[in-house]
This record gives sequence, structure tokens and C-alpha cells, in this order.
Amino acid sequence: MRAKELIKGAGMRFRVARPSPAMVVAVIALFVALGGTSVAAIDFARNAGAVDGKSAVYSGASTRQSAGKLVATNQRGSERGQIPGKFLAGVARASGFGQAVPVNDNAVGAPLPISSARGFGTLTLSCNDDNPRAGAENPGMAVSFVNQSGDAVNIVAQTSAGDVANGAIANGTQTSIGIRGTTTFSFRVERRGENLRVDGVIRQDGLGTPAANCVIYGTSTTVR
Ligand SMILES: [Ca+2]
Ligand SMILES: [Ca+2]
Repeated sequence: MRAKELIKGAGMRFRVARPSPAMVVAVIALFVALGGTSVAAIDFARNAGAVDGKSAVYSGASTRQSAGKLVATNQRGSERGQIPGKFLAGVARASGFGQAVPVNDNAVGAPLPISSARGFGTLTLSCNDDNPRAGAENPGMAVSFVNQSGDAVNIVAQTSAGDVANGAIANGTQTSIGIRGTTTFSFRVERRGENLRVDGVIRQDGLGTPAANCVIYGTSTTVR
């Protein structure tokens, strides 16, 4: 561009054209569109994390807090990534247990917690030596259900040999099965219409040696 034209251009006056009707309509349309966007943004913020318009609660929420909402899975722990059972109605909850407890020669073992069921109590195992000879161990076991429900419970304890106990026990008391040998056992516990079933096996390993074990394994199922 030459210098003469630049000077000429600097002296030019600009006129602002009156907007055409079409331009007015276009600008109004743009503002309406922007308004819609901001309304949508507020709506999105309100429903962030919602699915199909329903908001979610974390896995530790109570069933009262979760009513009508979605539930998140557990973030950590042994049930990580899974939905807590308290949010599932009419579904049996099962857990497994299994331990090999070393026998102490010529000693009576203290009760060890093996499995616990929320709202019912704890299954314990005492592992004893029934062989009085030093250096030789015969595993003898007492399996007990300790009632920690806060109420009396109805309970039946059984081994493969038959009924061992059948009745009601008070809170803080227990029903025990003394077992020698290898057998299966079960506890059926009821409290206010909720039920616990424990099915287990006990086995003597290393009989007559100084390295004998009381082996116990099984499942615990609650139906609420
Ligand atoms: Ca012994
Ligand atoms: Ca031993």
C-alpha cells in the first residue's frame, strides 16, 4: 500500500450502518440461545452425578438417607466395588470362614472368634488337647455360638450325630457343642423373625503328633 493511500485512509470518516431487521432478529436469537445454555448449566450443577434424574448416596448412608436414591458401591474394604447388603431386601447374606488352629500340648485353648454375624453374635472355637501324654496331641473342640444380639434368641445346635441343644438362650450367654473327631455341625438362630444359619466342618489334623491342628471351616448366612 502506498503512502498517499494511507494518508487518504486516515482522513476517511466511518459511518455506522443501521442494523438491518435480519441482524436484529439474529442477535435476539443469539441471546435466547445463550440464556438457554446458562439455564441448562444451572440444571446440570443441580443434577451433577444424577442418573435418570435420581441423585446418589454413598455406601455408608443409612437406608433412611438412601430412600428413593441411587446407592454407590463400597470404596474400600473387603467388599470394595460391591453394593452393601443392607440395601438389598429379602436377600440372604453369606460369608465364609476357615481356620487351622494349632493344638497346645496338654492344654485347654481359649475361645477364638471364628465368625460373627451382625445383630446375632459370634461363633467361637476352643481347641484343646485330649491326649494326656506329653508330645502327643488329640484335637478336641468346643464350638460355641455367643448371643450378642441384645435379646433372647431361639437356637438349635446340631452335629451330624443329631440335636445337641434346642431352646432359647438369653443375651450374653452361649450354646456350645463339644466335638471329638471329624464331623459337620450347624447352628440355627432366630431373633424377631430374622434368621442366622451356620454350617461348618471340624476336622482333626496331625492326630497323635506334637503338631496337631483343630481345623474349622464353613459358611454363615443371614436372612433378614
Ligand atoms: Ca498331650
Ligand atoms: Ca502343638
